[in-house]
Amino acid sequence: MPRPYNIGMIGYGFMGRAHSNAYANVSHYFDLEYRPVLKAVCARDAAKAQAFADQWGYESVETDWKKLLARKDIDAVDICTPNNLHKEIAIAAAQAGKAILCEKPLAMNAAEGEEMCRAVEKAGVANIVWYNYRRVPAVSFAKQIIDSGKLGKIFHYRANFLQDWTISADLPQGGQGLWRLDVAAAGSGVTGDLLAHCIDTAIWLNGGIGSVSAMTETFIKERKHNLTGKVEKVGIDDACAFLCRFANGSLGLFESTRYARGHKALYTLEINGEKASIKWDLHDLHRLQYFDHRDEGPLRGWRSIHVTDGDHPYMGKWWVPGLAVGYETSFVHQVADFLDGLASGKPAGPTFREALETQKICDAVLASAKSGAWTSVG
Ligand code: SOE
Repeated sequence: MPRPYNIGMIGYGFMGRAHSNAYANVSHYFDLEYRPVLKAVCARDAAKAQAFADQWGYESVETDWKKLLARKDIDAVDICTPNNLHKEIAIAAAQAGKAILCEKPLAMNAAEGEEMCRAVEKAGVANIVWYNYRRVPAVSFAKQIIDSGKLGKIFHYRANFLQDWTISADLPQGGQGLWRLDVAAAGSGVTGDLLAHCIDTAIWLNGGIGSVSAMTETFIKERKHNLTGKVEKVGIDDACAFLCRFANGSLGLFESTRYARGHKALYTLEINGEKASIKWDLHDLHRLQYFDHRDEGPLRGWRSIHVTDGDHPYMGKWWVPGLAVGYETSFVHQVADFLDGLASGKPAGPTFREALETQKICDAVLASAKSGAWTSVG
């Protein structure tokens, strides 16, 4: 019988739902030594927290995260709050001996992230950051292909994350649902929110990044702030593009914006190697495009692989070949791997320490955009 593993989640926004869905469903599909139990959800507004608890099946509600951390019946804390609260909660959770699953990005900046790493390492508690796109089956399959050497030497890595939801100048900043526009809560704009995903996948697939050259823009300079009611300066980057050099000698090109009219969550990546190339697109997430130069000449071309067979990553746990799974399953896979890591003693990534690398790259990107100079990842 799997052992119960009690989750206390702090925050209940969009990500709270994605994570709760993963905890609620993982044991139906994966055979694990631990079974997550939705023990408590914590948020300041008691009525909203209770409504969330009722909808998702949490057993109890807290309105003060410190009380949640003090509870003996909580094994792991899931931090789903705005970014400016990650550090304080994570350090306190580590000191309370709780395992931590922290929403991305790890922190507001690398200095904060370093403190969080030290806290979890000192306490010896399990930790992971929710960079979920690694665990979309087609992306995990790309990793297997790259690691097998099929691409040969890698020349180029290209990634985009394009959205269009902040184009209206009437959209306020700050508060529930819109804290991503408020630099005091988010730390940065698309760099920490979207490029961080692209960077995490990139360094997982293609190794470390040594230096970057970036530009950012804030198209709407002032917005009404929901917390103060006043029109205030916008401090986040609305768009960011950067070039980089990977340690393996390949060149990287990354772009993210919330001003690409028509694109809702278009995360794409492409890797060009000496022998083969790979392309992936979040809007068609169960497909992986693969081109192999070694194919017979006249038949050579891009293959569109439907990543739904039982021998594709994670897919043996779902339906039958040919039937696709969606965005939400990347979170289910992350919980499965995290719990497996607890049982085996081989922690699933990205751990806080691994996610700190992404944070350092984001810091270098923002520093380069400010100075206009190529910047080493520190
Ligand atoms: C922003 O709109 C957002 O929800 C990010 O915060 C998520 O991390 C990303 O996966 C989808 O877009």
